[in-house]
Amino acid sequence: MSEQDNKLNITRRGMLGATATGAVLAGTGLGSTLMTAKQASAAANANLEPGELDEYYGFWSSGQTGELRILGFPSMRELMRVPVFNRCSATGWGQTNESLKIMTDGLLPETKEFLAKRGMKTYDNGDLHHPHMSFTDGTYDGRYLFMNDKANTRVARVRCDVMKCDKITEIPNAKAIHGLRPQKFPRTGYVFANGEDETPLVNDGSVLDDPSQYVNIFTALDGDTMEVAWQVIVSGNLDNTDCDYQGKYAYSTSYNSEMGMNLAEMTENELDHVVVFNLAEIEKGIEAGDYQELKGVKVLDGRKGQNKKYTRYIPIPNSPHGINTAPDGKHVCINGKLSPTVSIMDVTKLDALFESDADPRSCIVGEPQLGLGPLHTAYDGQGNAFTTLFLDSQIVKWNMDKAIRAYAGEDVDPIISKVDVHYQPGHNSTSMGETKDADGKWLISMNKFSKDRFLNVGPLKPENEQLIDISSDEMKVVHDGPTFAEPHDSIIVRSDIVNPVNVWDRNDVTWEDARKQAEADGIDLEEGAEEPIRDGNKVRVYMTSQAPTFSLEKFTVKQGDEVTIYVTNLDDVDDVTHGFCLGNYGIAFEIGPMATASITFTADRPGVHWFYCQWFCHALHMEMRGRMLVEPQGA
Ligand code: K7E
Ligand code: CUA
Repeated sequence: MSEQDNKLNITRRGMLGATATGAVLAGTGLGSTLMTAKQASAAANANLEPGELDEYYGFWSSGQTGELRILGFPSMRELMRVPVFNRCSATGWGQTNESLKIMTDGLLPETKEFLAKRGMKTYDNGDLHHPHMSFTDGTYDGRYLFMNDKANTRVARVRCDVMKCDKITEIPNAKAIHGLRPQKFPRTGYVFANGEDETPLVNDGSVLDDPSQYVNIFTALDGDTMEVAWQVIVSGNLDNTDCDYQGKYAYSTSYNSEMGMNLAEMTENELDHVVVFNLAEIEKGIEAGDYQELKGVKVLDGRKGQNKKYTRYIPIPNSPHGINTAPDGKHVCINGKLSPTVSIMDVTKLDALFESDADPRSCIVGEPQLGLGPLHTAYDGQGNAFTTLFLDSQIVKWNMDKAIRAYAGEDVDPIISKVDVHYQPGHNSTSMGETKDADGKWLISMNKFSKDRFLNVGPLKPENEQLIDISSDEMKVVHDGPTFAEPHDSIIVRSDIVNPVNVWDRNDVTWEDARKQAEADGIDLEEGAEEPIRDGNKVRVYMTSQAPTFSLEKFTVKQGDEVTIYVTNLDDVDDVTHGFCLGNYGIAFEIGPMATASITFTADRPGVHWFYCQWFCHALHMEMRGRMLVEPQGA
């Protein structure tokens, strides 16, 4: 669609939508008092006509479900689920050789050993809070999405060209990766990841119940290789993290500066802190050899009181949680959680902290009282900020410049308006809001509780994600979106930035191992083989799929054989995905157009076993099946 078509389309949609909404509201006699015309047209745009495409992609985490979700935004239609730390019955994620390689390659040797004893190859669960896209020059570049696993201390990457996870790295030395952000400038670059839980640095049992010897770890990964670049030991539990638009600093909120082990101890202090990481000094420290090597990673000491140039600790009230850099490239909001305040940090004042040992609080230029339980802040790119108030169940819109002037003594109220949300918001996100291209159109409030907002589905309720029109000072909730457990965070990305392919490239690295094995066997993956290749008790079956048939209608193996089945989908056609499901063997996976996927298992059940295509692909999809004949042992 050309830009002009796009504009025409939006205008037409807006006008039609506004008329329709107006008509409905006119019937209630409330039309003019409930909505301004502008709001009505924005609301109408959120409800797309059938076949219309969204203006934005939404990338959603899923908390303890462990997957990434893709939404169309602002329609809030769920478009796709991308398995990452979880298992997936539909795609075979966690089952295919290709996905298992991604899920296991980046595990620490000790973890592989620990899991093997439990008969596992990788963890079954994850807790994915924070999905963020790679940046170039301060804005999204459409290359990758990065995300954390708090449950099992991992960081994963999803390729935006195919929307599949391609790397998972377990972070050594740290525990419970929570806050995560990619470097904004000049590019990603680093991916910063917070270790939330404190443990002994060498956690081998030699130190147990002696919290004075526990530490926390901040990690920088290389976003291109997904290898750990360096780590810094810090004081206090790291919560969320962000970085500047200059490429000089990263910073993390830290609660529990007390290093307490229970709730009373953890919340004793009125002030906790933000830890600022000086990237250039850390790189210099590594060059100078000022580190210890632990589990193959260079670990620097940035603890409080070390007086080194790597870190500075800025006192912040009280157990701060979210930390968000504003699109102005200068200000950073630190959300007080237990304090009703948000602290505004000026990144241009950070140099002085490191150069002249200035008072750490000298970089705080505003601290407005906004309401109870501020957790996260988003931006409209016009100098305004939107903060979730967990305890008040509200979003507050406020002006940063006014807050800074009030802090300097001027009599101005920074609060512009508040809107009730339902209920208890955690994160919020604005369209393009964590980039320098924040556009101020939409805000999503990600509410932890839905209570009475939807039909009752039993004691476990969905969450409620509310779409809010922020195009005027008065915020307007225009849509309720129920979601399953438990998205924390989301990003909203202009659709022109994201350009996935429709069909896989046959040279994709994903099935490199399959390609090598086929070559060794003298087989073309794109041709398949008429008979299984036998190599002792290892049997390799090569087949292709083309709607509505597999190239093999049957193959024979022996009971006890280790069988690998390779399926290459030759349908070079948009949206023709096949599946391979082997009945009563617990085997099923997806093969996208022009992709290869494979699985290895022991054929320990003799007899006739049907396999079938499990993705509806053709009028004769039901007929797309075949038999695996397993000769009994000794036959
Ligand atoms: Cu506030 Cu894990 Cu981002 Cu949840 S964190 S809300
Ligand atoms: Cu192939 Cu259904």
